[in-house]
Amino acid sequence: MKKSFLWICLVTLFVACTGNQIDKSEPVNLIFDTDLGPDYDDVGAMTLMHALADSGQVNILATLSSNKDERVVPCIEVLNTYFKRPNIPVGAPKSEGGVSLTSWHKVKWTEALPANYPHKTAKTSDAPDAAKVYRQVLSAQPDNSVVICTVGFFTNLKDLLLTEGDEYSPLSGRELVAKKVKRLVSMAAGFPEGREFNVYCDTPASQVVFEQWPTEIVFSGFEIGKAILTGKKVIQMDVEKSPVKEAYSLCLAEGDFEGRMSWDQTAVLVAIKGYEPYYSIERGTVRVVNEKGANDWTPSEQGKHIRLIEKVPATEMATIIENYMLHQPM
Ligand SMILES: [Ca+2]
Repeated sequence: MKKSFLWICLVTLFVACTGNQIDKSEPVNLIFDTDLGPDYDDVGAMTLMHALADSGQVNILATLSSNKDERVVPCIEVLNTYFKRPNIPVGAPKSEGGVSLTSWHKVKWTEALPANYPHKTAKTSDAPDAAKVYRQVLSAQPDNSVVICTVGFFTNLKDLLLTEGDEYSPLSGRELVAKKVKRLVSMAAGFPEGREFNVYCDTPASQVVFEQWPTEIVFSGFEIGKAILTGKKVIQMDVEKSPVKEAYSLCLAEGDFEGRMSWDQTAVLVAIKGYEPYYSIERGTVRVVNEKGANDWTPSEQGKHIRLIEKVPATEMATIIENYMLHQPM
């Protein structure tokens, strides 16, 4: 009798522990914000995100463009549709300023993808205002539950912060973010100092977000993704028709023979799985120091910003990331 009581206690304890584990592995509610086009690591980042969605680790709430180039939203939809999620909300910037930047590759892969794969929106400017999409999506989510991952410019996040109450929420943008967002994870800036593309393409927006964003921001700096080369296995995948393989094949052939740097994938990985398995961190404050978008870094225990520091060697990170990039639609 005593033995069976002990057994029941052990089983109860096991179920309780398992229950906790299930709670811990609840999917992350994610909004993804990208400049997809000037570079193609965004394609790898979106593939990684969909792979983790297929294994139940992330719930993709919206995929937004921070870039006004007309091909970006069609390309985002090509990837969402390819991975069987054609109805994820999209949006693009409508404010003054911001930038429109297309691929710097000779082969215009951002034209090839919409030409060859299904999508709904013909051009980026047809998509709704990203700041409005943020407000609609955020207001419908539980408090302190949303992770935002940005791998492009800070245009939309600046626009969101500056919004006022509307049909979705009486709160200002800043108040809405403070209430609903758990953290922002961003591929941006250089550490301990730098002048990085995602910051300087819209310097005024970066400045507003770095100074006014009310939650923690985790930065995957330029130096983190620079050392991680991926894509060689992607172009060898034995698949008939894949926009991921097509983008990487077109671009790697132009000179990235050892693979492409994987800046954006690191931010998505950390946004969904946390930094602990992969990176050490340092707390502090990132500051835009001039109008050309240079940044510095001041370490401090009280800082709202966190920077990633390499822990797992870059070659191992490349293997981890590229395995996700080989994921096929389910
Ligand atoms: Ca990017």
